[in-house]
Amino acid sequence: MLVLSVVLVGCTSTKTTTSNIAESQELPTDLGLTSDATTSVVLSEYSFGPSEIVLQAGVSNSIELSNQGSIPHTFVVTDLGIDVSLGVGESQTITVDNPAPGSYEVLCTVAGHSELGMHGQVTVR
Ligand SMILES: [Cu+2]
Repeated sequence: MLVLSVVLVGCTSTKTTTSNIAESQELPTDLGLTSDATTSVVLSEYSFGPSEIVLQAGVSNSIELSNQGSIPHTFVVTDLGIDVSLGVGESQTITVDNPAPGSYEVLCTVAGHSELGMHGQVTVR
């Protein structure tokens, strides 16, 4: 007669997995914010369209950036912590949550572009 013995090994593994939460910059879009605003900005040689961008204070603002030029450009608003680089034909939507009211300078940081006119103003009101 065969005796089958089944050995149950207690599951004592307490290995924990750590997820990469250190540099997560993507916020859930469904936070139940009461309202938001979307603005589209086109990058080209050598301007932003529009060059005067208006955002709303106290809400989540989405900015749809699209590089429709024939060379790479950037969309940089230092005081709002925005620094986006776009290759030719690329587009990206960024979110600006609850910006403080005021005027901010936006510019393309590719050498020479700002001097050629690729700058503008972000107004938060
Ligand atoms: Cu540029």
